[in-house]
Amino acid sequence: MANVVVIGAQWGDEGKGKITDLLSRSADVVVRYQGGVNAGHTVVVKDQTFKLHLIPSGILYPDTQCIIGGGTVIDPKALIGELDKLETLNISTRNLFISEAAHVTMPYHRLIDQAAEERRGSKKIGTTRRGIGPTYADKSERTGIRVVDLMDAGALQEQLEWTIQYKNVILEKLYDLPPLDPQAVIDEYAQYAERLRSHVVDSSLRINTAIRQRKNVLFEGAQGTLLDLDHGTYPYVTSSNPVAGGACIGSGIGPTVVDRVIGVAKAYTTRVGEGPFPTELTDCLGRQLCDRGAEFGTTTGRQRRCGWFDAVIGRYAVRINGLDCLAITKLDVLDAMDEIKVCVAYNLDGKPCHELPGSARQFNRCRPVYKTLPGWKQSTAHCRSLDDLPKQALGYLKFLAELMEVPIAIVSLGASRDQTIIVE
Ligand code: 2SA
Ligand code: MG
Repeated sequence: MANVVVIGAQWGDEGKGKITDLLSRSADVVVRYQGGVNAGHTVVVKDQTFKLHLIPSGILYPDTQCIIGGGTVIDPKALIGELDKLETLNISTRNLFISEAAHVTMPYHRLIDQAAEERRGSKKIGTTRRGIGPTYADKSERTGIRVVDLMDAGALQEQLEWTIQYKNVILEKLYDLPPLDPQAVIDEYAQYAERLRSHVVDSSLRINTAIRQRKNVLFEGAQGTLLDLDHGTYPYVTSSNPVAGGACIGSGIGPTVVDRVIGVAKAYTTRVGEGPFPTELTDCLGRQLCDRGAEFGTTTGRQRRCGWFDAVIGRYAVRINGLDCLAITKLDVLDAMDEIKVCVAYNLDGKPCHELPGSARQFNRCRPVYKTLPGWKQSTAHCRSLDDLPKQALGYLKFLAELMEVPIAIVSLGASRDQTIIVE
């Protein structure tokens, strides 16, 4: 297994939760390296469904160390809620570690995220309204509160007194919202600090120590390549780096320690939030994908937009992440389709286009060029090896692998752990 990075090869919700859960079996350490409670990873074990937001999927294995890395943003209230929930389910959280370098999402971040989205009107991004963008903005502006500050009552008092005064001007003058009471926020967060204190560590040191001891470390990406701040469909992106390179920055490791990068892609495409989506289906086929795939946001409950597989995006994800292989999920969702389309290129302003265009405006004008493949019209949910698959389903997977020039290592045919084909 060695040191593996798992990333989303599309717009998030590719089923990374299930794949990282499977790989966590052989991991000693699982690290979340970016994002915050905007993420939603669903893991099904026996008949129990776990919806995780910040806590790595590895938490379901009692001996696996789970680390929330320095590149993440932490909403302490939401994290404590998640910890409490796991504990009521008798899942131990003693192996959960939180980076002291991670930034803390404060009440004003949530309020500003929500108010800014309202103000943007038709230009809204479709954020999860969890305060993610404003938390990362403060980090870049060097006015953020880090976990290490949260743990230091004196530092917290000093920083928050000043910051909340400043944020209150924004809340009141710009957004017409009531101001926050600085001391009430400071007192609330001091309580969160006590609840989280025993989990706080120097995460880069812990991860690198594990690597030196030849332990297996799994880096679990959240969101997806096309939502990357630098490489996604800007400005319709999240404010962190979900791509494989983000694992280095967000965990404090060097690129030389990564042995393998696995991209997770759905057998079709979904997107939640605004922004270009060339293969989107707004007809009954799109509804069918949404219904069969239960395509609703894990965090916000929003209905996800659905469409055909886009191999231009797939190839882009292979390049940006240096993918070694792919895990294709939710193949079973296509079981009922008469025929299945794959976007092999775009048509942009009358000309063929084989790469992602540079701007969201151009991307919006891209029309998909499809290749149509036959459907298999039978259930694949029970298949446990490639030989069990109908020949059309196998043909579909082969076609995707050829288009993207990477092997498919894992195929998932349902939410539960055993509905999986590991390709030898
Ligand atoms: P934000 O909140 O600032 O990160 O939003 C910016 C964009 O990033 C998208 N985004 C996501 N897309 C897919 N899945 C995500 N996690 C949840 C899930 C989302 C949900 O697993 O379903 O429940 O709605 C996620 N998080 C952020 C977001 O839609 C914006 O397009
Ligand atoms: Mg998700």
